[in-house]
Amino acid sequence: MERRYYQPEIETMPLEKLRALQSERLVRQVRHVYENVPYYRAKMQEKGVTPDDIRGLEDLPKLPFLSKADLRDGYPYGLLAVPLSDCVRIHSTSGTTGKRVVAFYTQNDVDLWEDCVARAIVAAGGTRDDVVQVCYGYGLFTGGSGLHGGSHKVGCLTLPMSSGNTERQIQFMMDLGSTILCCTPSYAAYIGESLKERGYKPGDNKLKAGIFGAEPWTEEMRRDIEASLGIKAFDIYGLTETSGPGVAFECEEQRGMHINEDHFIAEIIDPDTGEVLPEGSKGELVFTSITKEAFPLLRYRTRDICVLSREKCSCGRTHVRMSKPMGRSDDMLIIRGVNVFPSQIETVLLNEGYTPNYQIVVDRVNNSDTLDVYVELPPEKFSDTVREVSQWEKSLASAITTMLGIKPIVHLVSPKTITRSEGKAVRVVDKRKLV
Ligand code: DLL
Repeated sequence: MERRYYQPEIETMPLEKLRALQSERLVRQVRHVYENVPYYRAKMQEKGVTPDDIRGLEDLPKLPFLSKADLRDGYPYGLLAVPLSDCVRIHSTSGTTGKRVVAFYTQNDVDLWEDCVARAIVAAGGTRDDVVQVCYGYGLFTGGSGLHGGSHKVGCLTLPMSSGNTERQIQFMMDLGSTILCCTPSYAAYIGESLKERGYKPGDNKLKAGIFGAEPWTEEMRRDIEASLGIKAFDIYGLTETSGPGVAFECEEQRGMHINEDHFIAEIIDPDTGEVLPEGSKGELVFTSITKEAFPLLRYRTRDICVLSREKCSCGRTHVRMSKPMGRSDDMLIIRGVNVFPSQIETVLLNEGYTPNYQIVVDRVNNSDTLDVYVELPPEKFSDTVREVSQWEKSLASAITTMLGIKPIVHLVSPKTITRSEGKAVRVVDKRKLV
């Protein structure tokens, strides 16, 4: 019989019991960070809060918020809450100024993270008989190892493919009969197209489900992917700072992602005022991780805008559901699954001797993101030959690739041709219709 839950007693826990569990864990977590992380202690002292003030969930709003800037301030060890010798892993995400955010994990942290991902895999219909093809990137990015660990926990045969090399992905998918595909939705769409180009029909593969996330995707895209691969496509959400994928996942209802509330307390706030908004309001998602040992976050501002719903779900899970993220309250773009801040591109341009007159154009063509960077030639370079210009374009593209990890197309244009703005410069034109 198909197993519907990985940890049924937790996933279907009555709300009252869940709240009590969250309260108890929150109290313990606040004490843990206060005692072990001077940075937190100082932040709490600044707000006049001590661990004694936090007696349960209702006291959460008393705590200060934490942002990506705090994590960058504390780079690399400033927010570590256990001795480094207790840590077994790091993962990392890119930051605005080239300074990365580094997240640390104890063995227990890895274990609980993998449980969260295992819940997502089982919710997508996964059992020990499945063959899970993981084509999220492996490495500092959390996607590969996260899905990999979850797949092991469920007992699936795990194909650690990492991203790219579509030819090989297809060969293994066909030869080993992959049944669950894990990657970014844009890569799933690309694999679907590539299969079609090779003459395969949706029924020719053994896939039954896909677990896709790490970037925004629409319901239309879901339908396209489901049709091209002949699968049911499930959304999965997470961020490096809170562990990685599996903070929230979709069940068979496909109506929002259940947040693993035994590990994360979710709040929705007004991004401008910080005020906590009532259930059902659209606002910025804030997480408090209540079980993390090495790198706990209290009231971490994700910058993702979404809505929470406690409406009863037919799958039987009681954990709150978050909508697909509907945008961000900062300027971060997610291009081909990679987090990109416009300021990173600006830094490269300035380092390479260009002016900050540029425009970034992002689009989605055939379900794949494109990144074009238009940059003005400095006047002294203007009179040079086409061949030289094309060489500069290539060299600038390669410097940007080094910074971001994804390749742009650079267009050097004549001086003074990029529209000057009288107010805020429009640096980014995002033509993708993601919400
Ligand atoms: O993207 C972790 C992940 C890996 C999630 C694999 C799902 C699958 P980061 O690179 O730190 O971590 O990026 C986190 O990506 O704040 C969201 O803005 C965005 N994001 C993640 N999942 C989704 C999703 C991973 N399902 C940032 N839909 C988050 C929309 C998503 N946006």
